[in-house]
Amino acid sequence: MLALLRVVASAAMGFPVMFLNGVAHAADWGKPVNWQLGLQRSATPVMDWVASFHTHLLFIITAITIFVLGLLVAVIVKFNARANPTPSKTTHHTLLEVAWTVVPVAILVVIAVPSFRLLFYQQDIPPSDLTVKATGKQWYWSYSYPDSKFEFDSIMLHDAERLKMQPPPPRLLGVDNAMWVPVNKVVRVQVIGAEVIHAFAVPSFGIKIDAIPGRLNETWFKATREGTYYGQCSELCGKDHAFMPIEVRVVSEQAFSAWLEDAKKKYAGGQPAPGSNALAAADLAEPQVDNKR
Ligand SMILES: [Cu+2]
Repeated sequence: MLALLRVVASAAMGFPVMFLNGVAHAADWGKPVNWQLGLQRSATPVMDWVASFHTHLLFIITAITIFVLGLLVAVIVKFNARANPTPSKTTHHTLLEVAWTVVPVAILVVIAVPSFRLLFYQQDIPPSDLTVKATGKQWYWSYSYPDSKFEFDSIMLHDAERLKMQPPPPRLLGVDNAMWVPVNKVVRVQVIGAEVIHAFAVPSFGIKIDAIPGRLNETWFKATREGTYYGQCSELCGKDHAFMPIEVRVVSEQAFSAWLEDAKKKYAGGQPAPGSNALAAADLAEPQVDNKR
């Protein structure tokens, strides 16, 4: 009962935020928040469009649902055995049959046109300023910056490491080495799987693309706001599927150049094979004391 009340209360508070894109705390960006309704806050033009298309569809399905509910109520009230003891035997009302075929088709066209425009916008990669290759592995991501010729592994932080940090990164989302990108630049993301299919997804950027062994997939994003954005592998890829998060730091161009110089030295020659991934999973298998975080 308490849970139900909480859902109702959060819905009452959440709806104005959802529709007005209201003021949210800076910490609410780039990750899920408690009692969240709707999508994560957008940080790219693609996600802006995805969110507005989602709202557009919400209005359409709400109207359809109310209309169908109205028809059902009318049938229940007007045509029950008591109110209407001798039912009409009418069949084949031509106008009605044409209407209930044409109107849904028109609604689908109204949905399809913006849907295809958005799809083309997502798929058509604009000239990029930076390329990052994300390789899905069992069970972590590796990022390579082909223009700068370095590669590194990005492993989820387990609780002992995470709670030492200030502020602690969100549970199951923070990693040791994040992927860094400059703000307001088009980033081409190449995605591939090393051994099984994974999927690279960052909700705030509106990207989700399969990482398939032997096939290089591509997507893009242009983050328009600095901050830390989290995502997760979105393909069931094995026992630690839930423990291979994605962390993207969007920073100013100067901060990115400084990071790039450091990274070239730090990751020169590649990293040793990770050993802490199994540790992270073992850590999670234990009962969690801080799972409210
Ligand atoms: Cu995966």
